[in-house]
Amino acid sequence: PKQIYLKDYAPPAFLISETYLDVVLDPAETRVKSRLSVVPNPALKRRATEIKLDGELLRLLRVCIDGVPVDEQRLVATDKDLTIRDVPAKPFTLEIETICDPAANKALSGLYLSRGVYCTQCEAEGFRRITYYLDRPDVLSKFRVRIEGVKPDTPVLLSNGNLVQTGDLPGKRHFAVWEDPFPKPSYLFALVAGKLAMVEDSIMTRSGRAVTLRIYVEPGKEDRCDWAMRSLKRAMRWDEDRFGLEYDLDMFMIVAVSDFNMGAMENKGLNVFNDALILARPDTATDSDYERIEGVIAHEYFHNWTGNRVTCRDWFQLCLKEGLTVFRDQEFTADQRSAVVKRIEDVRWLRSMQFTEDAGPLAHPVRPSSFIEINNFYTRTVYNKGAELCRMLQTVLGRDGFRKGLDLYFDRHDGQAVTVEDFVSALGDANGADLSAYLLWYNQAGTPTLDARLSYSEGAKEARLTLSQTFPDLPGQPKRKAVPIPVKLGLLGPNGGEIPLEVEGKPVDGGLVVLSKKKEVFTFEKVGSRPVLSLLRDFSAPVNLNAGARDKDMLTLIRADTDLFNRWQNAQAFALKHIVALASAIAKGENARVEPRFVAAVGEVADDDTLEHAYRAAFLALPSESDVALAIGENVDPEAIHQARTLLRAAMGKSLRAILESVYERSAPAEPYNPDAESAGRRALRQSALSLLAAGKSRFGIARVKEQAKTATNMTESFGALSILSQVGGEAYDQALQRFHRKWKDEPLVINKWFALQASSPSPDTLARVADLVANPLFSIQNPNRVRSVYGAFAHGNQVRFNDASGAGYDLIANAVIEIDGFNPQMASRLVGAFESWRIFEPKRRALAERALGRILDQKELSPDVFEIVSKIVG
Ligand code: BAL
Ligand code: ZN
Repeated sequence: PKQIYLKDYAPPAFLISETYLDVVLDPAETRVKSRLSVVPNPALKRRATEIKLDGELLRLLRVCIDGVPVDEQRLVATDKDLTIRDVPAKPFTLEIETICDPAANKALSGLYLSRGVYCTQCEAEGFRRITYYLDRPDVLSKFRVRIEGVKPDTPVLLSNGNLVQTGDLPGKRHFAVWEDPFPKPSYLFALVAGKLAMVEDSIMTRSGRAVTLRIYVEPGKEDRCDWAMRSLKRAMRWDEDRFGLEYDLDMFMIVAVSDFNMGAMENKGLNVFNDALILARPDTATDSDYERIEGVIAHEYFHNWTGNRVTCRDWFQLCLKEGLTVFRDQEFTADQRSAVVKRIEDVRWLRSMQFTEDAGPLAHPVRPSSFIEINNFYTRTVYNKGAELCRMLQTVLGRDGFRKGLDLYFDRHDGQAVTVEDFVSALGDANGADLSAYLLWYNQAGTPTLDARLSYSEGAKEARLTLSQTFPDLPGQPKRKAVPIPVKLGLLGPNGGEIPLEVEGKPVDGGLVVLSKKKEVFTFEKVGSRPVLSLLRDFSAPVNLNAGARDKDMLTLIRADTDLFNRWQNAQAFALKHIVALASAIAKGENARVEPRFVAAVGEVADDDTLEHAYRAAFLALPSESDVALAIGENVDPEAIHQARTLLRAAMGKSLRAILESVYERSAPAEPYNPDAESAGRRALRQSALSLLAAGKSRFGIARVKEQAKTATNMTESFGALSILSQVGGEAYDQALQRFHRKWKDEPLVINKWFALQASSPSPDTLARVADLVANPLFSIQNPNRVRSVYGAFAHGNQVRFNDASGAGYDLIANAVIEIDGFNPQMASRLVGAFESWRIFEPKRRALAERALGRILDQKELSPDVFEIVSKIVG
């Protein structure tokens, strides 16, 4: 397969000012007639004499230019494109007629059928599976779309923009015509048709546009759309208030489908969603589901400006829309819920998922410089590190400065396809700042390590902070340059009070210093006594922090930092260091002793009713087993890590028994169930308390869990109890699993949880259980949500069993990857990414993983998607 390079970008030889599509739906033979107004690109001096259109899996029937059929000699079709020779040197009309087969499309890219509903997924390069086209984001066109279908099968016919015409046709057929006034790239095209129920609401934008809001779902699921609709309305209002951005069409539609590779897709005016991210009812969805729905609804809606109105010049610029939009949805959730808890959730995820990617064989810059398959670059780095870079720029410019920068970005670039440089320039120009050094963050892979050393001079009353940065060695990555690192910090006095920061006689604004070289010293004046350093508050830059702090100081920070985020950050750092030490002792057969001061400090936070419940719950969650593995970094023994973490949890459950029981009793949320942040936080804290109590074998805890598993009336508590029982095991667990299955077997989204829980169990029988699960009649390997809930949960969320010493976990996933790659390469390549950390394990496991990966590479018909990932992982 061919590598594509950013440096080879060339503007398109032709533009398409208008696109008319006439789509006649049929399961196996959908006929698409396109009429394209093609214009030679006026920005280019040389006129091209041929046009090359992208197209895959299409049956070509006819091509006409300016109404005249093009004869065969002028056409060259391959399995990837169609070249038409001797095209006019002036604007011309190109008509193409093709056939595609939605029923056979199991890759879920292009036009496909999902449980009888026609739907499309065109990002990144799916449109070329619908018709021949210049399928690239810098070709923006105005679309008019006519859809025709059999009325009883497809009573609902949807596309982007405004509905301009409908009508009945002979033979129980009908049609609809949609027109989108905004020029857009083909990846934002969408078409949906089928038997769908609809829930409608409306909103008035702040300038007075009445917008109809519609959510389309499978009939019978209308009662599960309320939260999604409320979230949408809140997101629309928030974007007006925070960024001054208003919706621009008279209708905004969302469709939920059950077979979808991604979470959702931001097609102009017609978002298509994985139904797991729309449907919610208290008895079927957990608090986390509610929060995710709120966040993803907002994310897709926010794309209307960051992505749709201003789009990417090429796919290397993907972070331009994704990083920025993730940042925007994070800010939205922070405002809707608790800012500090949201920041903790995001940092926890970033450290565990993105840092792992950035430290392994799949590391790439936020803006990659080459790829084989763009679908492989919808990554944690592009999305989440990309979001961190936006956050860092906001930290440097301040909220108002960042807003001014975005205003200028939209003023300059509305309706254009642009680059990361355009974005950074707009932010800088609006603030009279040169931000070009921050481009390094976009262009270099790897997580920098920030080293910090604080020394104190009693005589001079000065605290000297030496900050320096290094990059890890990464195979295939060039030597990296120092990046600007904004560091938010504080100095705490002997009583935990904040010492005002002063450098060279001036106060340090917002406690922010920027390390702009490899090494720098910051001297803080008028510091009365030896301070404790609170560093990288808010996680002001995505770095590995090496502060070399003493245990005593860390415990002080856990108890008394005025910055809540940093109390948590220090508790995590302490826990991580501690579990690493415990695992090392266990591996060597030495005595593993739990640190009582740490347990006591965490207990105090859990018990503190002045703090939010959700915050206390976050505090009780230890770093994951894979976080510990990443911290160890080599010769990892996953069994020892599992035992170490289990040991610490059990000790916490035992020592904190009285506190946890009391916290459980006094944190009950008000009835009836409400998914709001306050009630969800109470449930989360009770869940954490119960889970630790069960780990400590508390009779109180186990009795409550069993009771809750039987009587809970909402999914959060019902599934929460089942999850805790899975740690306890035994008959109570098996019975609860069966009850859960009986009750929910006809609810696919709930049954996904049942699958995922069993696949993520560290119990040694999980390998056998997974084999049973995929043989279960409720399992379908063609449904991405099911694959994620079994194979995904196992490979990505069960470190100890995926890396089982037998190698059976590797074989299981390798076999699944090979099978899935035969029909859905995107899904297969996501799954195989679970092998990314194979080199950090001990030699026997490494050898087994390498063998499994080799077996995948040996397949004759490997997709470019899987080839790219596996060949990088193997190195
Ligand atoms: N653009 C793909 C789905 C998303 O990130 O919104
Ligand atoms: Zn997105």
